[in-house]
Amino acid sequence: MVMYTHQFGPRSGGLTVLVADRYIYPVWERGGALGDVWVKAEVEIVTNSSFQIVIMAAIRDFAYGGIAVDSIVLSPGCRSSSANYSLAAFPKPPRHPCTDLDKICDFQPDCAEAEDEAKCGDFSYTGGSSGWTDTSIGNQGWMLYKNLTSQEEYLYVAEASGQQLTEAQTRTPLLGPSGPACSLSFDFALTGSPDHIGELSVRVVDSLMGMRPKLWEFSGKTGTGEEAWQNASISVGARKHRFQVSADARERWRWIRKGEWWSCQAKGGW
Ligand SMILES: [Ca+2]
Repeated sequence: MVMYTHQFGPRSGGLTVLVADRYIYPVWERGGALGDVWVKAEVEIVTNSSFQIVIMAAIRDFAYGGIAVDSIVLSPGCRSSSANYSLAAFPKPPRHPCTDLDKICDFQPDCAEAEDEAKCGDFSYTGGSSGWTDTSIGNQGWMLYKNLTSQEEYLYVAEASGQQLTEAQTRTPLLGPSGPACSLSFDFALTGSPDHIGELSVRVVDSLMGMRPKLWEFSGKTGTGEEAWQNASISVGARKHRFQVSADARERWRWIRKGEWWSCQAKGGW
């Protein structure tokens, strides 16, 4: 299925496509605000029973913006089914967060087993790698590579279905506020074709002031194979307001693997 989505402004929460055959399960999702543009999405549906498509969106409690979907086209092989159909049971909703929303990802454990800090983009937590949301609108996007055997995980840039020639962009959830010792450490690698020079940069997106200047950038190549991985450490510093960390890349960057970590203290910490 191909469709175009408009996810604009602070009111835009997230959009997901689910397939309902015997169960209902998500097959595509895109979070947050992408700007005032229509972005192409390609949704792959693989099932051997008749199915329905469910599109679900969430909006936030803000005055402007919203979510729209247009120009939905199914691939030519799709046929409508005359089978009797009863809607599969909906999956269980996510559990209620164990603490206030502004205490999630504030570098301060508030829940049992620090559950509120576990999906904040820090790969040293089991669910940390799932804390990054791809917000790319162009022909490149960030994906999560996961090898269950070797336990290796990293984010990498791959082709995406958007048509704009923009950078691949991925973001953490809202983090902080942070103390002065807040830093970010990660491994990165570029293993592209010899003619291509890639770029990778990291910046903070402040919840009040918006996009801040680049904190760090790298341009070029890092080598081949295992030796391509290099380490970087960036000072994020004290941030009064909640913020997101954003990673932008051109070309085939692989970035951040297991071992990437935050070292941040809550505001009022050291
Ligand atoms: Ca917390």
